Amino acid sequence: MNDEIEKLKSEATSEISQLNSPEDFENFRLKYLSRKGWLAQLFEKMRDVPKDEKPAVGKSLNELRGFIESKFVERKAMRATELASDKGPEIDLTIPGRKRFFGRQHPLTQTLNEIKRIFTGIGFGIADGPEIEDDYHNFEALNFPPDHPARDMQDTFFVSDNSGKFVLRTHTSGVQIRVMENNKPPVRVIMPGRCYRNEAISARAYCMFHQVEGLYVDKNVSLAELKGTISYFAKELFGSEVKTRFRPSFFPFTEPSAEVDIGCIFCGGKGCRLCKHAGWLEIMGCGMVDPNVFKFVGYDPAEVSGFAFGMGIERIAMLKYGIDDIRLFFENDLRFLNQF
Ligand code: 2NL
Repeated sequence: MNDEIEKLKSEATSEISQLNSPEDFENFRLKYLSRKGWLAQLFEKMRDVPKDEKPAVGKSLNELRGFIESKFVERKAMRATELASDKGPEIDLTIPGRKRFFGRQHPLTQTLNEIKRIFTGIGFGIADGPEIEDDYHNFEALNFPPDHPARDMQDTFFVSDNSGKFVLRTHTSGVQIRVMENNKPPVRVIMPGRCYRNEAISARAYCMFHQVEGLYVDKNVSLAELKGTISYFAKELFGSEVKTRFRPSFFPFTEPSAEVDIGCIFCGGKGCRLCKHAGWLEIMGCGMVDPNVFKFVGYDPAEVSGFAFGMGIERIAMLKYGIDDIRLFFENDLRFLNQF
């Protein structure tokens, strides 16, 4: 009898470790633990055990039953955990969903896109070119005299290849020179891009900024067309009620030249802190292309005329959004960027 108990114990133990499916567990239960199972049959045999051995055998049988039942339950629990971890963590539908964060375009990109939209809408194309520019395209072809202060180390970043020939472009005008070199008039194009100036960094100036320049060359292009185009642009960008004013100025590459002001969008022209009580805000520079520039690119100044303009995108964006420090554009502080 004791041998049979040991045999049953070892068989049952090894079978229990193989139990996986619900069918396995049920078959095991029927085979060992049910009323007609192996255990019950052993208890049956108690009848043939001599009277004096009954207590000891009975005790062994009860222990066997306890042992098998507890191993069986243990394996069942273990299998449940195995299954749970197979299918990953359970989904708790009561937890609030994760908030989705939407990216957005940088305020400078938004401003540039707006500028592009306005000019492409009236027939301008878009061109770009290198940020490392040669002296010829950045200065000489734009009628800068050899001793012009912009050519100084103090104002311009020179590329240190010892030739003194290459600079980080100080404006996008070199692109316009290339467009004219490679295309016959008429030319109607805007040039957006990064520019660099060796300036002391402050709330108003940074060593890098973005510019959009525009160029329109054809037969008989007039100053009236320049004024009309720029006034239209200002109305599109700042609202149809905005006033424009052209103030005489000077650039080496245009003659005549002008600064463009708009009536202060913050105080409506009455005078405030933001327009420094002038009632006007400067938005760009412009002028009629200097005949010397045409000669450099092989255009005949007797045949064609043109206007050009240039604006800093940072400056436009600062006015449009009321930003008072240019450095905010380049710090990538999300508290700033998330506002646009
Ligand atoms: C400013 C003023 C300006 C131009 C840029 C230009 C380009 C060529 C010929 C003639 Cl190829 N002019 N560009 C003209 C007038 C003003 O920029 O204040 N920019 C931030």
